[in-house]
Amino acid sequence: MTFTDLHRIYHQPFFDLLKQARAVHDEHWPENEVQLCTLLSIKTGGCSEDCGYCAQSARYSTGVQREQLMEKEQVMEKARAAKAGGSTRFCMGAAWKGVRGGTEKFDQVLGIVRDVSTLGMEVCVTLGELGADEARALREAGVTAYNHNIDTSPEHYPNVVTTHTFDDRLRTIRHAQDAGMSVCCGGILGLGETLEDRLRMLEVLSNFNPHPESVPINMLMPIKGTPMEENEQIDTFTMIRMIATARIAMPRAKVRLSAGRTAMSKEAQALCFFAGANSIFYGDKLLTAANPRANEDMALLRDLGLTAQEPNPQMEAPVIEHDRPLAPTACCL
Ligand code: SAM
Ligand code: DTB
Ligand code: SF4
Repeated sequence: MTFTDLHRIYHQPFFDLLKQARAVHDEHWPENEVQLCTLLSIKTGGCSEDCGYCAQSARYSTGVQREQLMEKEQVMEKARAAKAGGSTRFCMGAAWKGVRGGTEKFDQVLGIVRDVSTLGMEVCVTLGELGADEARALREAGVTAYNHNIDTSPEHYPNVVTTHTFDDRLRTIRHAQDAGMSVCCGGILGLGETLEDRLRMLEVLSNFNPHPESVPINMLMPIKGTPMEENEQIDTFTMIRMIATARIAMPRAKVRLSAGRTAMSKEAQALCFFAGANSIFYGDKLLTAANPRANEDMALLRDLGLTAQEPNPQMEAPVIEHDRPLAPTACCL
């Protein structure tokens, strides 16, 4: 979708936008279901990168301590608990710039993925940069989806991170897609970006070929000690409009109402679901920050008549559309 289309869609009167997004949602997702994903930080803190929003960068004093990669058995315990609690996707995050094949830590991660994938949940990992070989190895070990966010527009990205580039992010996404993994890719609102940057981000995402399988829309959780600790809070209408626009631009993608729900009312979250969000992070903790309590989320879903989506661990990655250029590429940048 072009920037002009996205601009027109986003700027409709609020209820017209909601109506359009709901129609797209009902056509593609008629089941009233929400995907429940549980996050676990398997390697916390001490990251070499300088992402200005992140609690885990070694460059900022955020109070998050550097920890070692978790042992497989500990991870399995958390994964079993997530499954027992009703989660259908288990997402493991590591505070690394990236991973390299042949290293002890990568082998350890592959072992963790192999074991977690026996539990019947979808397995997602987010480990930073990947080459083609690492992507294939993760796919073979049982990864369903690779999370790697573009976070904002290509133009604003250098104001947020200087230790890697937007193109580096696109390259990793390409490797993950080439290896046959689904890609989970979205961004954050509240990084000091303009509305144009937000729509540019959706333009880039909607020009991925294939589309991302899931699109997390995070609201910045301002972390004390980071350069973004004082950033202004995003208002909920902006969040709802972005979710609706993402739903219209990527009808088959799961749109995830991601970080920042602790700052949103139940009613605002309900409007996000109405606008096309059909996935959440579920469980009391994100990676290092708080998430709504699991029992409160269950009560909210019940009040709205929504149910948990079944897992699909054998899920095929979305297929390439041959009438569009292969992306992510420089085509739309
Ligand atoms: N190191 C890996 C990477 O950068 O891809 C994986 C972990 S990183 C923490 C995963 C994503 O979490 C980021 O791309 C960002 O979108 C989101 N995130 C991190 N800190 C956040 C915050 N304070 N508020 C909202 N989202 C955040
Ligand atoms: C995503 O888009 N959001 C998640 C997940 N992918 C890895 C992470 C949110 C992190 C929020 C801040 C924290 O917990 O430190
Ligand atoms: Fe945080 Fe990931 Fe950036 Fe490291 S690469 S600072 S973990 S967002």
